[in-house]
Amino acid sequence: MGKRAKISVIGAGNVGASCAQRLAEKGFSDVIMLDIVERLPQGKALDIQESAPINGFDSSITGTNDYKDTAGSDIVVITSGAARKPGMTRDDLLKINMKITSDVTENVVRYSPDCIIMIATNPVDAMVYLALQVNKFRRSRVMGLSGVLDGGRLRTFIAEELKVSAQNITACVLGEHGKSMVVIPRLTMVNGVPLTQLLSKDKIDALIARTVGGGAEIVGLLKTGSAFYAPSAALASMVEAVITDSNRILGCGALLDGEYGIKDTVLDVPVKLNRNGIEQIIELELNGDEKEQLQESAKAVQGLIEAMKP
Ligand code: LAC
Repeated sequence: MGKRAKISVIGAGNVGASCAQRLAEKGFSDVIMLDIVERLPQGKALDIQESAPINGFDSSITGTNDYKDTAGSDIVVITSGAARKPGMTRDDLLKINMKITSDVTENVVRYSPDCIIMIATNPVDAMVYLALQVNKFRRSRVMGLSGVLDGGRLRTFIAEELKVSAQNITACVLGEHGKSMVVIPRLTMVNGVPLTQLLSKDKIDALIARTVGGGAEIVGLLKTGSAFYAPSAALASMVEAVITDSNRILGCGALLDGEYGIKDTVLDVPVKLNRNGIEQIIELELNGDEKEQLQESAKAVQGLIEAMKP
């Protein structure tokens, strides 16, 4: 009999705990949830475990404060770090979260040298870059949460506008998970029809603006933290794509090495995911204006990478 995959989620805050819950409910893995706060991950894990007989899943979920318990994980999802408060940008979190991300990555790699790492901690593109520096993993094994989430927001807004199922919509969102995010309307499709044929430019621009500000919109409403239901759903779908060896193409933050004419920078691009992690970076054919926008986005992330240097 095979054994279930082992997924560790670092951080038992809103994103971490929702992600652990979604993964447990999917049933294909056993889940370890780690936090530095004592008793918190144990309490949340026990609560989720007690939902198993009700919701009908067999995954085990364990809370811990000890990285030893994460040993031999197939995938580690990193959610630790400070979240935004109203008025803050993701970039304001850089200095606080870089120390946390590098410590967490070191601990993760000590016990799971062969894992695939997925990062949600913001500013996420810079944090993926940093983790790759710390763990020296191949770039296929470290990715960031971005396109699935931002695409999910755009799909939601388009679905509302056109009154069609969001499931019929595929979104093309590239670049930074931040202000310089690049949405490509002509490659955003409603059942195969480009968005540009369905909505006016003004309408599309408004939907793009709402998508770029999507995280901030939630922060503004919640006041005490940032989004977690959609982010955790995005993370769980990335985990599932890898663990089920699906070859699904999803938008994730990946280190570029010449793709799109960009090097040594992490940006959201469509990637093919399977048990190897990022099996392939998909290079879309962009026009001049789109390429320029992506270059601008690369510059924004490079600025953050520069700012992390001692
Ligand atoms: C957001 C955070 C996860 O976009 O960056 O809500």
